[in-house]
Amino acid sequence: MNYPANGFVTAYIGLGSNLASPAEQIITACQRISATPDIIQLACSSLYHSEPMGPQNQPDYVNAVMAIRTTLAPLPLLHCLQTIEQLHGRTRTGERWGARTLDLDLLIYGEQQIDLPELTIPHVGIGERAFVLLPLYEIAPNLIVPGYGTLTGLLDHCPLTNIKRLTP
Ligand code: A4P
Ligand code: MG
Repeated sequence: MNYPANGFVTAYIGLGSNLASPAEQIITACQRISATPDIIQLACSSLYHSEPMGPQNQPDYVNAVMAIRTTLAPLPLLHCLQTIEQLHGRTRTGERWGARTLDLDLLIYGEQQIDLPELTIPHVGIGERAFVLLPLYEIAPNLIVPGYGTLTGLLDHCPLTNIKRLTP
């Protein structure tokens, strides 16, 4: 794994929530991420509403994507995001893809591809999730997803039904 020596790396974070006022959870989480030392916010997408992927007996989701510049290495950045999830009362029930107050996924970290037990970059499933690809496209339309190709190419093959942009 390469670490940013002196420079900043551009990374993308996926935010999702379907419990306890999801839109507010996402907005507050964006503010918390931006206020984190060693992180500079570049952009934050609109909020998007979508039906749950996975178990259907849970509320609909609100999602967004943030672009940041950071001097944090990938694992410390993941741990920062997990700390913020805890501040939002995230509890892990053990159910895969179950309801959550806040989920922060590290989607992309520079041009790196990482495969560790604790961290896979780009995030697994990035290519099949409209609730990730559409907000990403809004803030970084020319993005190349390492190992996957162009964002527009991924969007061409992803069903975009059941997702709605909420805010400009
Ligand atoms: N982990 C590995 N790589 C990463 C990464 N790039 N970013 C590990 C973040 N975490 C990563 O995550 C489980 C473990 O993944 C962590 O311990 C971390 O070390 P988790 O947040 O505890 O559990 P999870 O989120 O339930 O699991 P998973 O598989 O990450 O689920 P996803 O992929 O996040 O999907 N439907 C809609 N419409 N919108 C959603 O946002 N989200 C999910 C969860 C399901 N359905 C959804 C949505
Ligand atoms: Mg997750």
